[in-house]
Amino acid sequence: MSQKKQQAQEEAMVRDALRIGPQADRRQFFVSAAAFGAAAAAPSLAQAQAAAPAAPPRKVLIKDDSRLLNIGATVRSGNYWNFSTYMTPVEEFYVRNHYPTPLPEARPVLDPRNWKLKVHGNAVERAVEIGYEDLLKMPSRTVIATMECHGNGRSLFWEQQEMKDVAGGNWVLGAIGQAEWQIVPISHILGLVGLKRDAKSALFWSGVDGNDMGRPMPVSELTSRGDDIGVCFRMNGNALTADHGAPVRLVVPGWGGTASIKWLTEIRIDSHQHWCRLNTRGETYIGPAYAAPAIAPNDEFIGGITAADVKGPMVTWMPIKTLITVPLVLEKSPSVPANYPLKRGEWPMMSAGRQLVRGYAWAPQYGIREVEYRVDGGPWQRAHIQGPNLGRYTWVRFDFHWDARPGDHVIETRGIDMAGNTQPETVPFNLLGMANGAVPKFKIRVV
Ligand SMILES: Nc1nc2c(c(=O)[nH]1)N[C@H]1C(S)=C(S)[C@@H](COP(=O)(O)O)O[C@H]1N2
Ligand SMILES: [Mo]
Repeated sequence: MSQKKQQAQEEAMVRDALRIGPQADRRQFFVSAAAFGAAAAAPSLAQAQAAAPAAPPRKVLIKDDSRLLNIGATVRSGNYWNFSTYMTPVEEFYVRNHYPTPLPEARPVLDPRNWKLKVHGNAVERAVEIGYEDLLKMPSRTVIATMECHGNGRSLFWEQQEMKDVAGGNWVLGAIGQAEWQIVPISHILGLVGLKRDAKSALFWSGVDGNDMGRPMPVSELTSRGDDIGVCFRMNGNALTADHGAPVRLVVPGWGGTASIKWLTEIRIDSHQHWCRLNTRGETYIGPAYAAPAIAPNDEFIGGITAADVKGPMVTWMPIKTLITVPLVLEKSPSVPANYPLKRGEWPMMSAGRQLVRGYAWAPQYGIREVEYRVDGGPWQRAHIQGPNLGRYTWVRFDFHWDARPGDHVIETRGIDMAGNTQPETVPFNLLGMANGAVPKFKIRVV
């Protein structure tokens, strides 16, 4: 069978699994929209909406906040030590919001009846405005892709590389999930507006949850991956939930989560470079190993950002990573996430005997070819990769048997991608603790 055909079959299999997936205990996480209405019954909003047709009853997902990390805003790690599925159910999907999750009750622009995407700028032939219903009528496709926060794995800087100066939230390894995203490909939207020849930068903007929430991408990236990057309105077959950007977000498969702007309202395509918070003060590689990007005279600075804020390249592709479903021991991190299953310095326990160790590996840019592991610094051995392996953008599950003998042990895992790159032992320092793809060391006490 050709590789393409096999991949198509595997994708169909995944989709089927999604449709018939267990729905059992979903309901406990849902509250009805009416509960919000009571809290946010601003008369002006009620009046404004009175003229509009009645909305169908709507469900809003509110994440269980018992695993909030201590970095403010709305952040919720996935419990990676419990991951077992190929697709991550929305309820288990990490949330990373720089501000509280905006709801249409307070921000009517997010109501699908009001939502509009404005696509304009000096490098398009014609500006367009796209409503939610318009978007649903456009050609769309689904893309299976992981979404991972740039900060995922930041704890490795503290735990494994003694880099105390790295600053940021205490993500361990759970700021990742994999979903089926339904998108209107950006190629279609670029076709509607018509790119001028000098189009350079596309600024994807929300501005709804916070007035600095948007991030630019090079137009060349949009044209080279025009069918994979897109404006997304469904996640795992359902409408987006509030936490994940309802009604519409961007999805940039393979790049760190920050590129995938939620509550998207505007795309501005210009012939000059845009600089805003999320490609300067935040979400960039700043450190001796990284050079600051060049600035051109007609560059645009947005929201109080100046040339002095341009200190390092923005994070784009996420690196090769692997994990086993064992919580990392936290000894040197400045803080331990709330409700982490281990206390500071505590080791996870495993019983002696033949154990099946399970894990996940991803290499967003090229896809995973092999996964290897070693115990107590011994020789690297090959782990078994469980299908499907849909290649770039997606993760694979892997497993191996381990004869666990009583005592303290360290298991390391590394991925090798389709381009032949191997996950490194260490990564260079960067101030914001972005994209740590170093080989993780899992300490386990066998009893
Ligand atoms: N408007 C807006 N878009 C946003 C964010 C945000 O706070 N506001 N967070 C970004 C970051 S840092 C990440 S990692 C992803 C997280 O997506 P998720 O919460 O759906 O997992 O959304 C990105 N898009
Ligand atoms: Mo993020």
